[in-house]
Amino acid sequence: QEWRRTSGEDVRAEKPLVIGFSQLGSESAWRMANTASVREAAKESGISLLLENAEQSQPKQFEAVREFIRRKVDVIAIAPVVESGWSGILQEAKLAGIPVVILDRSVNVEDTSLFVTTIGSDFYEEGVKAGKYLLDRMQNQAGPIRIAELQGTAGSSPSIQRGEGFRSVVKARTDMVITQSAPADFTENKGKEVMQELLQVPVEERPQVLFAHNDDMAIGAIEAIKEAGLRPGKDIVILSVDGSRSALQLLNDGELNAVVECNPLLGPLLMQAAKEIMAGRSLPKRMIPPEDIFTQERAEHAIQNRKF
Ligand code: GYE
Repeated sequence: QEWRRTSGEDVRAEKPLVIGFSQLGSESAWRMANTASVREAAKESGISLLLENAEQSQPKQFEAVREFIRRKVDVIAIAPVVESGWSGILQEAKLAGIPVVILDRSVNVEDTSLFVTTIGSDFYEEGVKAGKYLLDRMQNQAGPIRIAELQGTAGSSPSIQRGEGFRSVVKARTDMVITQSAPADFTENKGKEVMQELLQVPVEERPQVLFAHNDDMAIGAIEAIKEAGLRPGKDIVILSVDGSRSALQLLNDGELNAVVECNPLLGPLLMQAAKEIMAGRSLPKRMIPPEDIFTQERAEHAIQNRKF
């Protein structure tokens, strides 16, 4: 009996760490790769993962977090669909004594002690990269240059910050104007649908540039552009963000002009962070994976190394 109890305790001591992860949805190739990365990394590091897909609903994310609190997970990870409205639920996690890691997108809360760290890309910088590419590309082209923008999910940090970063650069030329801007939810279908609408303008108002906040929307838009009898990548210069294989293929085919990299493979960083937290070590408040931009010259080579 003595022996049994001791052995039981040993087993408990080795109990795997449990992470509850509230994933925001499955809207894009990036998101699928992100989910897969978290699943694989958990498996590899022997961490047990509870994953809930919120299908773009913040209330569903709140439910998931409450469920994780009820189940007394060790760490809660959240990929937040929008950036506002998180204080209350983060407070609940704090009261329960469960540390929270924000993954991918960021939250906008006054009290930053409500989460341990944010692991994710610098979206503002991604917008800046797209803008800089465009300025270079258009340096010998006289204005006016009309830009259409397909935004991601309204209120999401990547959409807000990519838009701001892009504008901060493009404003250097007063004859370069964002004449059209509309959200298309980061999905291919919406990208196509909204682009069709944006092309319903007189020829002299048509955009010469499209900045899509992700690849999926750019891919949908490319279809709409072709159906309108225009040549994507030529009649309309197209920029997007992420760097999925399909986008890099279109880049290589000349239908996309530049793709800013955004790295979805955050699983290993999340598992590492969870272990550090449980070991009582402190973490930097922000962890950003290094990222680049893909151009047509580099597309062929890049495709081979791209994981999603
Ligand atoms: O760019 C987009 C996805 O939050 C960085 O969300 C992520 C974005 C990504 O749907 O494709």
